[in-house]
Amino acid sequence: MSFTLFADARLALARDSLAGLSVGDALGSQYFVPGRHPADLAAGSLPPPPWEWTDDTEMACSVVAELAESGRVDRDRLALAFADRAEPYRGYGPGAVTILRLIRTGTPWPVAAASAFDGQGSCGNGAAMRVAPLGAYFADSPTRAALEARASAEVTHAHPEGIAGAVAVAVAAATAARGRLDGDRPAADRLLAGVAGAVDPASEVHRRVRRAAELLGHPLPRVVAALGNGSRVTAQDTVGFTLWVAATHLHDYPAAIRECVAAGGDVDTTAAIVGGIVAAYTGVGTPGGVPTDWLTAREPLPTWTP
Ligand code: AR6
Ligand code: MG
Repeated sequence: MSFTLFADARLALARDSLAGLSVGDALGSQYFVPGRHPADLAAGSLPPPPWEWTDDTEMACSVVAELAESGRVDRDRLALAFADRAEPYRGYGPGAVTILRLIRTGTPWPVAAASAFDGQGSCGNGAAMRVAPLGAYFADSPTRAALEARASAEVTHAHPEGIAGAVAVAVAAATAARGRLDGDRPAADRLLAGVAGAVDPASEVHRRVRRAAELLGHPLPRVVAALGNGSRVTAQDTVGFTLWVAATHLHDYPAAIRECVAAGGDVDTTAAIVGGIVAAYTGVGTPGGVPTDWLTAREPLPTWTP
């Protein structure tokens, strides 16, 4: 069934996803602080606030600001927004630091992005980590979500795997938000099949999304061994795993985040991706949604966030 989504309804979906993304990022990054143990979270104990967010959230806020402003991704404007707003101490990847510095000092984004990693372009997980709210914004069209996700990725990630990772996460978030609007939770296998159908079939990201579907119902260590946990910081090593977690725990935000923390690896980014997708389905302060005390513990978002 086709339907019309008004701009403020789109933005509300994107903002709920951003809440889930930023809380996942901020809580996940707590487990890189010495003395914090994943087992504490599993036992129900939260780290003391404030939980500071990282580059994942800063860039996601720019994506949402761009959508609020124009309802689509203008690559030139998004590239400048990423570059101008980047606070250096937020934990940006080394490739991103260089690309954003080039853009800030006048290099056109296509040149800056293409020059990364000896001309291969970045296949880091950075395009995937910031894109879930964009998917939620396009809850009415996974095709449009995929298109705009590609545009949002290209300004920093010229490598096909980096782009495929962003497309996969955006389509998952669009499907999750659509399920929320329909009042009908998408089944895990259907969700993953829809994502696989939208992603470049030649990519490793595609292969791992397919593998994630085969691993539904399997224990976490087995899943991490097959799909990764982001420890390589690439899209290939991150996205299939995060989609397995999100598809498995789509109705239960805290359980989804606990799973990311238990898996180890690039925890702020896996929890940001998973949190952004799951919150697009659950919302905030709802049963199974982003807990309000977790939201309060997170450092406030930048003042310019819509
Ligand atoms: N070949 C080999 N390794 C690569 C390549 C490549 N072509 N491209 C990326 N990598 P980067 P991001 C690896 O730096 O994607 C923050 O901590 C390489 O190890 O372009 O924005 C966030 O929280 C590189 O350092 O930045 C996320 O965890 C890494 O991928 C993450 O960084 C990241 O790529 C986001 O990173
Ligand atoms: Mg980060």
